[in-house]
Amino acid sequence: MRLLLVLLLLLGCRGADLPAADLSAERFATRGKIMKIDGHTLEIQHERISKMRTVDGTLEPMEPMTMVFSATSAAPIEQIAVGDLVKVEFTTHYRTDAVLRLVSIEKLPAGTTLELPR
Ligand SMILES: [Cu+2]
Repeated sequence: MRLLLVLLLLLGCRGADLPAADLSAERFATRGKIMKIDGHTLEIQHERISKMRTVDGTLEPMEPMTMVFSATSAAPIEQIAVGDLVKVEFTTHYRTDAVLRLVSIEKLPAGTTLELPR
């Protein structure tokens, strides 16, 4: 019984449990490098994003930086490791605990050159 509880807790922390219902929502794309993985959240150093919806509702570019993204069932991260180069699509959910939700994540070949600040 206790083992089952522990298993459930572990599964809960794996976090591909955010709804993927946002698949029809406005999505944005970037590429970047995985800097840190903590449960279902990832820190990704991302390239410039040409246009992204801001908290004010406007569309604006975003310069390269490191941001926190949340995995969802649409973009599981079991195969993703720190140091991987990835191409991602995400949706924005301001005023929630998971503002930037991945709707796709795809590994790029190891030698891919990204436009990131040194
Ligand atoms: Cu950013």
